[in-house]
Amino acid sequence: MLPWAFSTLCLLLCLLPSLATSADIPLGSIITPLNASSSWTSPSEAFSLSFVSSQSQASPSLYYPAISYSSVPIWNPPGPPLVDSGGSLRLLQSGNLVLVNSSGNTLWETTTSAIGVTSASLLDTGNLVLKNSSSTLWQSFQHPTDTILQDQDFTFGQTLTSNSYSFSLLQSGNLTLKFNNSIQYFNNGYNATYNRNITSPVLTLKTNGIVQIYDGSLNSTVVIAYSDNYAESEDMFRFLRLDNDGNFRAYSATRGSSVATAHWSAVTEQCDVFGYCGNYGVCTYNDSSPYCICPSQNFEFIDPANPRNGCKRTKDLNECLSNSTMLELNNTQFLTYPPEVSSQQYFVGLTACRQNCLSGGSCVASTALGDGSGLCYLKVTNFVSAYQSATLPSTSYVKVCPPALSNPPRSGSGSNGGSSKVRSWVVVVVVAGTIFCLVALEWGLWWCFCRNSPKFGGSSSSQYALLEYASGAPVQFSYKELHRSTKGFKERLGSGGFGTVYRGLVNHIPVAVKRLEGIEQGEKQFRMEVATISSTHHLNLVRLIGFCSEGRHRLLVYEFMKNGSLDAYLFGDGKHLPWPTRFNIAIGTARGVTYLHEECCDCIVHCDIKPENILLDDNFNAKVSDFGLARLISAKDHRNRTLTSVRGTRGYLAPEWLANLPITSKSDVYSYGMVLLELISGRRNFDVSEGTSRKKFSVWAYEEFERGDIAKVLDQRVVCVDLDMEQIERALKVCFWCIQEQPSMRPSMGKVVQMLEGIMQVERPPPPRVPLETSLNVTGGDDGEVTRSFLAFAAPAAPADSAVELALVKGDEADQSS
Ligand SMILES: *[C@@H]1O[C@H](CO)[C@@H](O)[C@H](O)[C@H]1NC(C)=O
Ligand SMILES: *[C@@H]1O[C@H](CO)[C@@H](O)[C@H](O)[C@H]1NC(C)=O
Ligand SMILES: *[C@@H]1O[C@H](CO)[C@@H](O)[C@H](O)[C@H]1NC(C)=O
Ligand SMILES: *[C@@H]1O[C@H](CO)[C@@H](O)[C@H](O)[C@H]1NC(C)=O
Ligand SMILES: *[C@@H]1O[C@H](CO)[C@@H](O)[C@H](O)[C@H]1NC(C)=O
Ligand SMILES: *[C@@H]1O[C@H](CO)[C@@H](O)[C@H](O)[C@H]1NC(C)=O
Ligand SMILES: *[C@@H]1O[C@H](CO)[C@@H](O)[C@H](O)[C@H]1NC(C)=O
Ligand SMILES: *[C@@H]1O[C@H](CO)[C@@H](O)[C@H](O)[C@H]1NC(C)=O
Ligand SMILES: *[C@@H]1O[C@H](CO)[C@@H](O)[C@H](O)[C@H]1NC(C)=O
Ligand SMILES: *[C@@H]1O[C@H](CO)[C@@H](O)[C@H](O)[C@H]1NC(C)=O
Ligand SMILES: *[C@@H]1O[C@H](CO)[C@@H](O)[C@H](O)[C@H]1NC(C)=O
Ligand SMILES: CC(=O)N[C@H]1CO[C@H](CO)[C@@H](O)[C@@H]1O
Repeated sequence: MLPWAFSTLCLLLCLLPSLATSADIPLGSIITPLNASSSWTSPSEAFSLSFVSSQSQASPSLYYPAISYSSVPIWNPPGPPLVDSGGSLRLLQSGNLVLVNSSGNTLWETTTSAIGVTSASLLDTGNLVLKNSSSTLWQSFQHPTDTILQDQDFTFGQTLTSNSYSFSLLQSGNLTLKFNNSIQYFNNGYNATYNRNITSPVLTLKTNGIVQIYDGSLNSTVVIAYSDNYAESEDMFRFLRLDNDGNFRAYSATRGSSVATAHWSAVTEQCDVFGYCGNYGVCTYNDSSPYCICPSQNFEFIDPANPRNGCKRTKDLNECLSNSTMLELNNTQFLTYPPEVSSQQYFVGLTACRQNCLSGGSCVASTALGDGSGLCYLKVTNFVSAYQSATLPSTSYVKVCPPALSNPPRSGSGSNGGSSKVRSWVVVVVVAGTIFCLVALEWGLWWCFCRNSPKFGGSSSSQYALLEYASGAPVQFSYKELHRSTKGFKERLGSGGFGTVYRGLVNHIPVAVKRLEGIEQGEKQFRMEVATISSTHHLNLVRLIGFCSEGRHRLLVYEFMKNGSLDAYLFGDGKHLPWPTRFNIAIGTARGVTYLHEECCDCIVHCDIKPENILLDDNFNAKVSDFGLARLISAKDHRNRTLTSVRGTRGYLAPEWLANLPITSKSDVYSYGMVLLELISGRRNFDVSEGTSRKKFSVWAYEEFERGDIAKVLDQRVVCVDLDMEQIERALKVCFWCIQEQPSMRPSMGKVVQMLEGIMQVERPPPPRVPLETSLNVTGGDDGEVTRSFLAFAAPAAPADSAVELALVKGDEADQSS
């Protein structure tokens, strides 16, 4: 008896400290930087408050107190105030929570003495509260730093800060971002909010990843953004953060993981963030990651180790030996945001824009927009921030001491200007020489052999179109011909990720002419891709008839499909398809993709399988279109990475896109699986509704399938008496195999065909989703064919979401595309 009681007592005593840390924090508690055992944790131990080391190199042994979610800091006192190892955070007997440094000075306090605080507590939501026995008297959620946690209310009047940036809500419900508390580089109202007067909007990130605004005067919440992985898994921790690069993003981390990835950013163009590259810094893109340069060699980095700190003139303006001059910067814009806009804006042309700044004593730089507005901005502030991109029409000028030097070489911020200049001259000469030789040679050959052959007579090619079409080789059309055959691109059939499609008539045969957009490739590579595409002949692939490559124009001419694309039948109000037709389309699509992956000479990964890209011929046979195009689009087309294009393909992208892993043919299998699910259900796989318990349709469908409730997943419109339920179940199983998160778990396209046909047994599929960390350890490409560099090519075809962008930023090696 006694030993038993003794051991129980001992056990209790041992447990006591841990009980003490996870329950209320009593008055008098102290935590210090170097005492590893002193931290305050939430009951589930997900959150803890302790000292963390400041990351600055200048002062490595300084600390500040912070609340962290498995080592991701989510809150700290504003500043944060730094203390050395002698500092401490104390919950005083008075109820005040104070941070004192080693000389006993108070650096920060909650000012809660004498209001009756009896204890503190770190809750499982991540909120630190000071309370009396009945109510909360102070909470960290009301004093946010740079982070808003899931389900935390961020109200009108609160502010997030990070570096020189701040984020707040306007009373109208607009989200705003400011630099130095003054320059407002982002101000966006979301749908129903900004044209209404609302009283006190509240911004919240729901646990399902949807960012929304609520206000008492609104009847319902207003959705601001969907994280691209919204409604995917319950087991995720999400937060919004104002990052130190001035962007506001939604993050998620798998529970227990210390890695958070961004799934939405407010500012789609990082270079639009004012001051991202510091004073006089120029923000530009290297494939898809933003980086900072100086305007020219008249400038140098303030801190070469950190280009984001900005640039300074190598020679100060008032030390110029002669009068200063204006350095010209093509395709460059000095960012101009409110409140700066109104005061220094003029309607003048280029020359006057330059001259006015040169003669204006206080003007340091000017920008002529060149977008047709005729506007010129003069910069009289002491801080200017620039954005440079080949697609910007603006020309800018900045005042420097003469002589105005040229831009530094793009590749290096280094100083070996002379030798690299020589090198680039050599390259130019060699390239020009080679091109000249090739042109001469080609011309010579043409002169010798083809001069008399009608096949090459430029203007009459359409006469031969059908001849060549029959022989299988793609026909080259002139732009003029296609312009004429489409009646000036009048009748639009649709538009996709790669361009707009028009109806045309070549020799009385209807064709679909696709005008490609965002192609930055050379003629030669384009022709090579066209040759690859046209070498694929399959009943279930749309046939390429010809192409046009003239100057900037790149067009593809396809056979015309009378019945349009699949999406109209699945999600539109029009005619719906009976089950046997749908099954036929599923098999046809699978066969077409199998051919791309396995049977034609070059393995082609489609990268954009979705109902919009599955066309239907007169007999409702599936014809896959848009294959082989992903590689044509260069990653440089940033401006078009908008949220709307996220909506376009969201849902069909395999998880490895977002995780910076190799894109293989298995990524197509994933997209195919989603299309198959939509064929069965007639619903978009990413729909969220009350009917699906606010889960993504694909997630919900698996749960119903597991419960044996297949009829619930099935499109109600196809229900009829002699429905082949066995076939439907088989198709559904195949679909869940295809959308497995781990690429190696997905079957190959060839197997998919066999399973659908019933030649191969289909096992019961496991849940498609497994926790990310364990699931995404892919080693190299399953199929070896396609490597990371492919991602760089294909990225713009993917949604313009931040996760892809982030992935590209991480993979520096991913830029061999050019
Ligand atoms: C470290 O913290 C624990 C718990 O707060 C406390 O019991 C202990 O005395 C501290 N040790 C030192 C050296 O301050
Ligand atoms: C403590 O803070 C005070 C006031 O900010 C400051 O003057 C003092 O130098 C600090 N002491 C140490 C050791 O940092
Ligand atoms: C706790 O604080 C609230 C607000 O100050 C006060 O109304 C309430 O009476 C306090 N409760 C106790 C038990 O002191
Ligand atoms: C920030 O604003 C203050 C005044 O509001 C101004 O004095 C300071 O120069 C500004 N700093 C920058 C970098 O613009
Ligand atoms: C809110 O944002 C919209 C653009 O989305 C803008 O037109 C409107 O002026 C903004 N409202 C305020 C009060 O700034
Ligand atoms: C925006 O508002 C319009 C009409 O008010 C509505 O039809 C549309 O669905 C809304 N869009 C979003 C994304 O909420
Ligand atoms: C919002 O309120 C202001 C003043 O309170 C008023 O002038 C304005 O017309 C209101 N706007 C709307 C859309 O109701
Ligand atoms: C809210 O709903 C009521 C009644 O349904 C309607 O009269 C009112 O206009 C709605 N308010 C807004 C802001 O939509
Ligand atoms: C410098 O500017 C002044 C006045 O703007 C002008 O009188 C003078 O000739 C200029 N000097 C040179 C060397 O251009
Ligand atoms: C800017 O473009 C113009 C016209 O294309 C050209 O003449 C000029 O040399 C360019 N300037 C620089 C600095 O590249
Ligand atoms: C995945 O990779 C991480 C780190 O690279 C490793 O710690 C983990 O054990 C791996 N998981 C599996 C299932 O291989
Ligand atoms: C900068 C840029 O390339 N913008 C293009 C984005 O896409 C639209 C059409 O989809 C074009 O009209 C823009 O020129």
